[in-house]
Amino acid sequence: MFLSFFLISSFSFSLGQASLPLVVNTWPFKSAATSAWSVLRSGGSVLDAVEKGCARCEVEQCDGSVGFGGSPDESGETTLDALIMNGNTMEVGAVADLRRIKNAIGVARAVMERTEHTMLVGEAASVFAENMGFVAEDLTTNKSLNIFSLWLKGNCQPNYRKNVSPDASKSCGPYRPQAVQTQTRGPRHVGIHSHDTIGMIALDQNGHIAAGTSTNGLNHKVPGRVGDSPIIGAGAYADGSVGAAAATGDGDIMMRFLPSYLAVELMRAGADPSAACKSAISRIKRHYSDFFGAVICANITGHYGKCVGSQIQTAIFFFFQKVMTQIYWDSRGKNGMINT
Ligand code: SD4
Repeated sequence: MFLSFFLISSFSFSLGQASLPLVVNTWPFKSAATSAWSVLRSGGSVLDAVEKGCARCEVEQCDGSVGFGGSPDESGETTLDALIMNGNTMEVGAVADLRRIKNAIGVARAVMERTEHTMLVGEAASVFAENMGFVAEDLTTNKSLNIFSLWLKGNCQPNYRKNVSPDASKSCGPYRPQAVQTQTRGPRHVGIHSHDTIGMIALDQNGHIAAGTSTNGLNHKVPGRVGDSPIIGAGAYADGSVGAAAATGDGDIMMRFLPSYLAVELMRAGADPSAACKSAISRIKRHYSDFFGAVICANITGHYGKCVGSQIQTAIFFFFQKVMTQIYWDSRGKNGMINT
């Protein structure tokens, strides 16, 4: 059975049904989940499932937040972050600020399997990818160019600058440091419509577990910015003796708390997946009550859970029915919708 979660609410849910194999991913990216599921059903590995599932979203540009042509940075470029982790060997490959290569999760896997390193970043990561046979292409599309030019016309609003001159809340850069720092926290611009990273967990019948993420980050990010998604323990984490977790949301805040690692550790200590997800989100909300983000969790017995922290209270009810709905494929291949 696989489950694809709709993650927009500030609720956590009771323990999911146990069933193996299992694929869980953030957001209603059905074809990503289907791709991962087909890998497992045909006897493929959990790593292949996570890679193929996330890669599907990279090709489909899921919600414009995964893959090429989305989230142009301040200079209009799309850059990608991705991570893949084998929970049974504790091997990890990650790539951040990747340029010109569409298949970020594939490059992350190449880092894991073709080097002794764990993470490569920026231009050098792109060169590595090209050397490994990945095709170099422009990640810009008409859509991302349009997002970028509208943003420029709108005086570069919103942006992620603070304590700079000219005043970033009114003007474009170039920015210089302001003599006196007046802003401790700038306004956050991350909400329901500005992020949909895919985070995926795959678990097979033999107790193998893997997790991964792929994203193009945040619209109008400062060039060079890396989010939570490629950071081990933040974007995703897997441990074959416990389970796995993956996150989506305001990565600049979330990565300060390693929510995926925390959730796995809480499951190790006996928490069920829903409770583990909820505690990982609560830890963040204690410091940043208005942050937007979510964590999915699964343990090695096939139980799963999720929790979403949201500042957009009105949206909770608007999306409530969707949140409660899961798409399922049972062992006979029958699919449909169930309400939890
Ligand atoms: C990030 N967590 O880069 C990601 C944002 C996201 O689709 O969810 N993007 O902060």
